[in-house]
Amino acid sequence: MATIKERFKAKADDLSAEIKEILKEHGTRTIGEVQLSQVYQGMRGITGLVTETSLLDAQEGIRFRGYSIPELQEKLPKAPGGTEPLPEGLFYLMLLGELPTAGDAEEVTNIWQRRSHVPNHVFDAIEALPKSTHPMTQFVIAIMALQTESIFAKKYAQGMNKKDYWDAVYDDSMTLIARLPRVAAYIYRRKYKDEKHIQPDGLLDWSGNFAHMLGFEDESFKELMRLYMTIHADHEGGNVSAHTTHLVGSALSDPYLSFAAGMNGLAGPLHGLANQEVIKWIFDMRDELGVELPSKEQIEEYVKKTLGEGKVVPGYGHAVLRKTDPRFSAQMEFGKTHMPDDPLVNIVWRVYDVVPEVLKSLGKVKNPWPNVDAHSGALLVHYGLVEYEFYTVLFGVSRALGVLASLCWDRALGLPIERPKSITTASVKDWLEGKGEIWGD
Ligand code: CMX
Repeated sequence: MATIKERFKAKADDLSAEIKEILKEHGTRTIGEVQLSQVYQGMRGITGLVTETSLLDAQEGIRFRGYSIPELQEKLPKAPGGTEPLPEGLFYLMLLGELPTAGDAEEVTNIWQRRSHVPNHVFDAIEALPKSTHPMTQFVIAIMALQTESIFAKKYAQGMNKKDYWDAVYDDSMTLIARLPRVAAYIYRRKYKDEKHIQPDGLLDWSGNFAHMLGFEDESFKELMRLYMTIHADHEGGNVSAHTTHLVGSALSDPYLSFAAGMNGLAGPLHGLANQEVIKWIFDMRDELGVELPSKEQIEEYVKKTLGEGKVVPGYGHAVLRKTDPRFSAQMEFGKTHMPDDPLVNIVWRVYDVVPEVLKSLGKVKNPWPNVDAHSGALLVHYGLVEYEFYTVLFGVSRALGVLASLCWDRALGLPIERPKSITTASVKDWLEGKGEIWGD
């Protein structure tokens, strides 16, 4: 039986040959036209990337290799007695494009268990930081400290044939993914739990072990982690964390450098940090109103106040989606099953009843519906994971699955260094006056 690595190589060879043929035959065909407004406004809607692992539809939401989240919940292998998918299975699906058997998912678990030992100097690097350092900053520094282990960097320095890049990127990616839960849990326990660290359990799956090292033994919390790690893993290629990882990787920076760069992007409040902002916003609302479960009228007033102060309503809106995010809906379903009466979860549902109409009334918000970050914090608080500054680290551990599977594909397909053209406003004005072209070499 071929290893996962060998199966990946065979798939990559097939797709490389197919892409070569497609480009030979259709390489000069155009995909859409670019408007000046798109160039100035965040490149929205410009197709310029290939990401094999997932595809986002504005109405339907994310599909991983063609499978929606409810389909993944049905078809991916589960932990014994569990109902949520194992993210190991999702990683296998994103990497190989095939649904895994239970044995395939177990093989991924075993590989990650074997590679999970974190060298001591990584903990020393974390310890060198003030405890007050934001967990995402600690996380990025820990990833950078892990970079000393990069096989890609070592082999490149020795003089690696470009045909072998994918092999070293695969090994680095698997090792990095294997080590992230231990690093993240260490940051959590150091900052919030008096440095009382918990040793890994070599018999648990990746998410179950992560929950254990964080200090949560409740089986339904472990199920939440499996769901959480699955739904946050990938959102096609153009979002800031995925695009940054891909971009930095295109310079042949190794997977540690590339992923750390992506995580710096995830740490922005318009992207992954929104998950901490949502719960902070709800806590502030509760404090200001002095009630546990604000009424819809009170929430509406608070939303208007937020907007009046020139702030965004965190957890709402999206650059691509135009409907409620299915990642929000999956978490809502989890809440209905496991904690239907939880007051904080009920606030999230009330906010959902109120915010879209208010945002629509502004007339400028393209998507008034909730995204993934609107729900996640309330589920975590229910189990006692209340330290919201840590939430984006959880998102980051999950995001590693998608962006690193994609990085394996980038190198296996031999994608080149990324270098789009930029322009100046002076050149735009000249072009508008018919004085010259704004494109060119
Ligand atoms: N609250 C208030 N205003 C909002 C808004 C929100 N939730 N979402 C969009 N808008 C505003 C924009 O700020 C923009 O205003 P200006 O024209 O005054 O600058 C206008 O509506 C148009 O923006 P858009 O085209 O609808 O949205 P963008 O594609 O530019 O931005 C996003 C998308 C996610 C950054 C934006 O909706 C936002 O800031 N949301 C809140 C933060 C958030 O939840 N981010 C997490 C996204 C998911 C993730 O990556 O994890």
